Amino acid sequence: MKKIKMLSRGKTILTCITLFATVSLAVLMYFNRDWTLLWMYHDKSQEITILETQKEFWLPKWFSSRSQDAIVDKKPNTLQLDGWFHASARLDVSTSTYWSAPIVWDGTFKKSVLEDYYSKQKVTVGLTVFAIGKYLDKYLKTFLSSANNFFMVGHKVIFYVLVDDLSKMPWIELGPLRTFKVFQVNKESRWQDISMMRMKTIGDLIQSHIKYEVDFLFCMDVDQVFQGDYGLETLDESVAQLQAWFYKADKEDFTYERRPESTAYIPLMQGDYYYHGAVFGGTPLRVFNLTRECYEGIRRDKERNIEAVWHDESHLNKYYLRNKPTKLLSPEYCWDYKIGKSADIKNVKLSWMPKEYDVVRNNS
Ligand code: 4GW
Ligand code: MN
Repeated sequence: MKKIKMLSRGKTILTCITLFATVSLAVLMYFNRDWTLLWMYHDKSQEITILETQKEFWLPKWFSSRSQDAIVDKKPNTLQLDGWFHASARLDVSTSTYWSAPIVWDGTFKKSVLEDYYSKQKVTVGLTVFAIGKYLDKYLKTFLSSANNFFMVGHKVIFYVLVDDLSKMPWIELGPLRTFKVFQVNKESRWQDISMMRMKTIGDLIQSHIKYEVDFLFCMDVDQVFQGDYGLETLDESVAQLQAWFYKADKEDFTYERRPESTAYIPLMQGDYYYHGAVFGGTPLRVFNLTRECYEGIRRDKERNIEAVWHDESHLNKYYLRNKPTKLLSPEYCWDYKIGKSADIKNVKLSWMPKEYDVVRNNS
């Protein structure tokens, strides 16, 4: 009888311990949501969190008093960047979002203030670009030579070029402070996958190289050409590009994914802006989070046999709806001359190349 009593008491204690452990784990995971998500996406992703931000893994104080000082800052930054942006310098366009992120238009920024700040706070900026199949022959040379002339002139730049055929890499003489790193990637058989798989590849590349090498990163389409200075005013934690054809459109006309079955779904009356998939950027950590979340959405859609209407761009729009960008770039930073003359557009820094679908889209 005594034995039975002890056994059942043992069981109760065991149940209590299990319950306590489960609840504690749940509480820890809740307070460390960012870490938990990153950990689910990738095994080593915590490294990047520690390096790039001062995000700390939360532990109750009584559990460890040392947990608070175990963080390494990549570049301690004591300088303050003030007075670079003048929202009221352009009254003809909107220069701020409702969550107070600047929308950078020509005339709204003070180049001298930025140059002064970044001469003390030196930065290296990365730029990824994919050129697969016909896009390599047709667009890469123009993109890279124009980037060499106009992208972050006077500052250290690393071009990360991803191609399917290394032997076709064009010869380009780069200016001072710039270099490139070329990577071979497999060519996906469907063009939609060429575009979408960029999200996975960029995330992997941030893990393996980029996080050690740059302070800010941009990711761009190759079918574009730089036309004017694309400079320090574009740098921020999370940077999104307004799509040139939609910057004045009503939100119900945005071409978001409207089917609830897709992870990129945005209901009709929701949304802030229509962002362009051809340009996005930020710190390596922020871009990493973006690419992982978009890729996760793409993967889950594939499992459900659905593909978002504008592929990676639809997922990007969903991501930015949930994670507001800290800076927006006006359509001058990615203009399509096919739109025609517009008084808003004072100074084009990057423009779309003609599509010529008959040449590039017969992509065998
Ligand atoms: C249809 O036949 C294709 S091929 C659609 C995209 C293709 C493609 C895209 C490609 O064959 N090779 C390639 O390198 N890409 C990369 O994906 C390239 O960087 C390109 O700029 C990016 C997005 O494709 P896109 O510029 O054609 O997309 P949109 O029309 O949104 O600008
Ligand atoms: Mn494009």
